[in-house]
Amino acid sequence: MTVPMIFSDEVAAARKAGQPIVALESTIITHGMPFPQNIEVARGVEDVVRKNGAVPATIAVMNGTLHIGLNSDQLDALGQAENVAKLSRADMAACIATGGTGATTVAATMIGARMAGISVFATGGIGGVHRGAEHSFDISADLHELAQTPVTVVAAGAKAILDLPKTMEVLETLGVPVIAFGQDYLPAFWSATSDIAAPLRMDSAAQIAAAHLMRMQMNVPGGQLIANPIPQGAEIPQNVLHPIIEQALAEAEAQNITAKKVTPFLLGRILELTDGASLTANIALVRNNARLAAQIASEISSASR
Ligand code: PSU
Repeated sequence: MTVPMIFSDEVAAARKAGQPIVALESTIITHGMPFPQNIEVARGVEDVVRKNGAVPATIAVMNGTLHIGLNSDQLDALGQAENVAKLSRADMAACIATGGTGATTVAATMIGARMAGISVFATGGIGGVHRGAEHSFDISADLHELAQTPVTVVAAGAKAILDLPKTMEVLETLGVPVIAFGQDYLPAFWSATSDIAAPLRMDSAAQIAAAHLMRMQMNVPGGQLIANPIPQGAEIPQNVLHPIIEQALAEAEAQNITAKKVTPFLLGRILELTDGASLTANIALVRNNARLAAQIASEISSASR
């Protein structure tokens, strides 16, 4: 039995030619941003990857097939589809086996990328330890995936709706390298910095590529998390966001929102409470991550030749 997996024409050609490829997730399209900006952003992010010398591979499960790279019609369909499943490590195989359709989270996109031989993946922010996890036990499967699957993930840190210190503790326990790009402190998604010192710092795509290849060479399982700060002009300062995040969290609790619904609910409420500013910032940081991911993929590709 083989996994039904299809490469887009663009990705198939890139594989043949040995060009660098960057994986992109699809949950950000279906659950992270509203229509129609979600589709515009997805296309824009793919273009950023191309302009920076790599080929984009947006990953999703459609009608029981794992797609590595979506064509324009498929992207449109996914961006408008309703009630799409949000797939993680636990449910991805079941979705494929039963002919389902689902968007891939960070964890599921890493699995797809590994199967397709793609080393680098760009997203907005990874999932992590939710606030109140000492009661709810809500910890994203993204963290465990980073510990197991050899993909370098470029994100603007963990989303600031999470408990960042606890997220860092879990990543440390799991042995995931967390590398801040170009600064000593970790970024906090919509804000360029936080007061949490970064465990590692690197200043070039070449260093990040070398660390990725060394980990593979040493046969240490797992990937790397690159924490790439949002461009300064695009950030929302922490003091502005803090009360808004608190309000959104209180509403989620009052309405008993749990499990997979928490992150999309919070992102949606923060979008409303910031009058759209959080979405503008989210778009800027994803594009910035796509740029760095393309550079890392290019470095890995030239170093592996
Ligand atoms: N980055 C964004 N917006 C998103 C996500 C990432 O800018 O919506 C998605 C990713 O797919 C990530 C998921 O895996 O949010 C985390 O969900 P949870 O907290 O339920 O694990």
